[in-house]
Amino acid sequence: MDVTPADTGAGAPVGRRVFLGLVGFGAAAVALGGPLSRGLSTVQRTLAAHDPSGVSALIPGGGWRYYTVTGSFPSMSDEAYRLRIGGLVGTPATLDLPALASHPRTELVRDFHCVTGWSVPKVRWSGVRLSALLDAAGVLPAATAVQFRSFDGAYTESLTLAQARRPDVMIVDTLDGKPISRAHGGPVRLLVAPMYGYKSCKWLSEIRLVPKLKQGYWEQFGYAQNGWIGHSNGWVGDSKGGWSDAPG
Ligand SMILES: Nc1nc2c(c(=O)[nH]1)N[C@H]1C(S)=C(S)[C@@H](COP(=O)(O)O)O[C@H]1N2
Ligand SMILES: [Mo]
Repeated sequence: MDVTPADTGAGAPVGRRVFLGLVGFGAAAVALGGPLSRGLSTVQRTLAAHDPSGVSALIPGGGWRYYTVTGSFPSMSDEAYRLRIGGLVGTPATLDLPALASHPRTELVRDFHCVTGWSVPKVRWSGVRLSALLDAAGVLPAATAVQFRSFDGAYTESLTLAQARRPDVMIVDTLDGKPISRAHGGPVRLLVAPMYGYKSCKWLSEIRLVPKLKQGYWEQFGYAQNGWIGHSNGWVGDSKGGWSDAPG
């Protein structure tokens, strides 16, 4: 994309070229998946983060980008869906959707932020608190962290046990009053509401209690283990030198 710095000046008109570029940015992000933005110029990231044109509202999906790191969106019927809880627990379990729904339900409304700069305001999620599932499984004393696995076969995430027990960390099956769509990681995904979107593993298939924290998918490429929104730019950096703009 060819965008000059002048295009980003405060109050500068945003031309058609920039509009098309932004739409292109969204498409590229979907194709690449994840919080990748190292290939983008600072100007592109600034545009995406501050959206001076308001065009993100015009991108289909109400501001959402649909991400996958595998090149395709996996599919699983509600009937076939299972969530395993294992590793260092007293009572390993395999939950189908009705078993999951039998836990006390809770709702949470939060802005969703991807570390690349796009956000979706006031997303309404519902599901069960991860802490409720951990209590039911009986976490053994040797566990210090939780690993999450996706049935896409590639994505993983992790949290410390203390992070995992927060009330704003949930296993969700409902988004804005509807079952979570396939593109959004349905039937069930993780929601780590206080952290950037990459922590919220889509197509969740397994919760494993582990003795030691394991890096998740994007963490292997330099993203922060602690992706707190507003306190971290989500980027730890690597030897090649990553970006350090704070998008939020
Ligand atoms: N399995 C899986 N989970 C994932 C991702 C992914 O590519 N695969 N992308 C992450 C990133 S970077 C973000 S911002 C959110 C995006 O959620 P959405 O695709 O529902 O918009 O999902 C996160 N969870
Ligand atoms: Mo992201």
